[in-house]
Amino acid sequence: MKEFLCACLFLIAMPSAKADDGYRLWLRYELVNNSTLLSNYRNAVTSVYLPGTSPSLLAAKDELQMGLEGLLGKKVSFQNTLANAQLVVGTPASSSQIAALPLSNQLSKAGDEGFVIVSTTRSQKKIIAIAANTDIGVLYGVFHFLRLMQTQQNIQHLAVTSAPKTKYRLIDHWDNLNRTVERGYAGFSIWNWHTLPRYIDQRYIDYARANASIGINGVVVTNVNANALILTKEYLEKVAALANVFRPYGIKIYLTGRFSAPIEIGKLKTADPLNAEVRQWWKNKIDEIYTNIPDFGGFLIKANSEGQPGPQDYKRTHADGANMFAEALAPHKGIVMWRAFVYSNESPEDRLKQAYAEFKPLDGKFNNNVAIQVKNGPLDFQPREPFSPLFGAMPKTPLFIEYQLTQEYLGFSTHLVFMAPLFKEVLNADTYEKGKGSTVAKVLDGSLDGQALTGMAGVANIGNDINWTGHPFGQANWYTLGRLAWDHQLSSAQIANEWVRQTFGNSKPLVDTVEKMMLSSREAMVNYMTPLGLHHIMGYGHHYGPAPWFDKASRADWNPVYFHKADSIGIGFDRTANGTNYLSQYAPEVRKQFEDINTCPEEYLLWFHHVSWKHTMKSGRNLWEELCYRYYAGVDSVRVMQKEWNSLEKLVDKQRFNQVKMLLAVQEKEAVWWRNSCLLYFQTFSKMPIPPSYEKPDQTLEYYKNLNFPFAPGNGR
Ligand code: GCW
Repeated sequence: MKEFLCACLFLIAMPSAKADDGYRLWLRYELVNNSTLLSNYRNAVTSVYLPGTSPSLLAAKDELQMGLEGLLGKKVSFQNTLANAQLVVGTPASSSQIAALPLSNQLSKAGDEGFVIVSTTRSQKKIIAIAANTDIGVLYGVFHFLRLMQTQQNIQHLAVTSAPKTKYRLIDHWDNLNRTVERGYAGFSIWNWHTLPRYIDQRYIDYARANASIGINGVVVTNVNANALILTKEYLEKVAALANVFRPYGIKIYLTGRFSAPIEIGKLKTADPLNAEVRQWWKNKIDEIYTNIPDFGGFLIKANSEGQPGPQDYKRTHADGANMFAEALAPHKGIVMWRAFVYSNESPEDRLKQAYAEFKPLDGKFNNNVAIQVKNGPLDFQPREPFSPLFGAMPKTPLFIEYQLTQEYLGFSTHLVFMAPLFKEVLNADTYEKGKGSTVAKVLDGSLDGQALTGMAGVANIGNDINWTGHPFGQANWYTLGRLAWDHQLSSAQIANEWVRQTFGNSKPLVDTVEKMMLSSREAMVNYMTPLGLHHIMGYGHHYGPAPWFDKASRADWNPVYFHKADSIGIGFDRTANGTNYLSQYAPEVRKQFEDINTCPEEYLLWFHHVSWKHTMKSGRNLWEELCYRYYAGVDSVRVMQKEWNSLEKLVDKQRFNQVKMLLAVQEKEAVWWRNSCLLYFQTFSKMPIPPSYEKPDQTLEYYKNLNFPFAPGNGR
């Protein structure tokens, strides 16, 4: 018996020994493994008063029950009255007893979606109250409370008031109706259009829980390279079934609108946005959507970009196109997210200048339920880009930011790269729109220009792989998007810390080490892929691996050689007044800094300048030597991550330990591949040696050029 007990205790003390397939994401609710904390928690929250029967409150109740029972290893009892409860959860409207608590001050700051979590007393008894003005605020509060416990925080003196800083917090799926996912590296689409609407996969519910736990309140379920079929009756029934699953979790459904749908499924002759029949067709279609989905969120639209149809096909503007949708959506309170990712097939103009050139003149011309959705950088989700010059240039128009969680240019789902530092770098960038301190974050949260329509979106990295994101650390990027959309002031370290504790565990060496790995991972990637402002030098089409030599694409600005412009003198793209003058699109203060080769931060050097191989860098090395240094440093950082991860073998469950270990080995191999092939190729221009102290590339440039990847995923449309 004694041995049996010992064995049980051992098992409880060693949760890491259990295999973990990653399906539960950061909502694992493992038994608290610190005995003092465990008993504090047990004393504080085992009896709960959570009145109300709305779907959101029931979801909150289910989550709380599951969460607490997991964390505490003990049943919680739900009480019918506040008198017997230690944990009180709800809205003033859901219970007069909650209304009587002295929370109105805090609640007045919580808004429609926020919450308060406070330690207070009632009839001389200590209680914790999770309260909000709305049921969905309660659900968010419950998730936050569970997060506090999962991350092993002290819950004795709670005084949290939290409200989201952006209103629309979105995940954009690039999921095709045939279940392939454009640029998806985690399996097929989680939407099973065949079995919907009657079969509701548990996965949809878990997906909604995960999103709600980080404050995501909108999901675009289909690819921006859109298929009009999603707007047909058959599909709308299926979409409605998903909307029903998501509704209790505060999540609205959005669709992508194919601009030519009136022709393709409406049998009209045109899709001209100023044509009365076309406008009526969309109005009817949108009304039909709302009869199926009364809280439909609206449309995300990619138009006149990369071959997609749009208003310019009829010599109309983006505003004409967007406003047509906006008008039909407005009576239902829907919105249009119109993407600024446009560049023309015909124009020889620096591709980076085109979005600004098209959209800036339209500032103030969009209806008030239109937001322009702008990618974080001017090009296309590269490992590092300066912020898009549209931020700070359209004060009369709501701008949403679009990040890419799926790692199209960041090593697919085999590289560990934590994106919070990338996201934060853009948020903290100063547009100087209204003088110093006009950060992108302030554009986005509406405070700079008084915008009410505010939002942040991330292109999903989610698929039907058991752990959702392929790489176990891909989950962290999904997590980050939600957390930053809620509060862009959270630091990368804070987000990493929270995520690790919930996803892997709370032991100090584990948390410290993984946090360190995560925080260094993005810079490591920039170094081994595109250091010093290099960009767009990846493989053609599939975008897998390096191909700086590639020059066979049908259009110039799909070729890596167009972007790095290496020659015998130097390397880099001159976007100053001597070059394409892209820099003129920024505020004078920003332009000035980037324009001068001496003040341009080195991480953006080759983005803005064509620089001599012999140019002396801040380190004292010349440009070629610095390039070598960075590429080698990138690979070294991956090797450091490998060592750090290996030190955690006893602290991480076997399954995920091995997964990450194998993936880091792939990453190391691919980092070497990037380093060697880029340096060997650029060396054909610099004609300078790779310093002899570095390990020699073990393959020739020819070898790298001849590699083929018929199996590279994510490219199918
Ligand atoms: O980066 C490019 C991708 C395309 C994508 C496009 C976009 C959905 O390679 O696959 O299409 O961006 O953002 O529209």
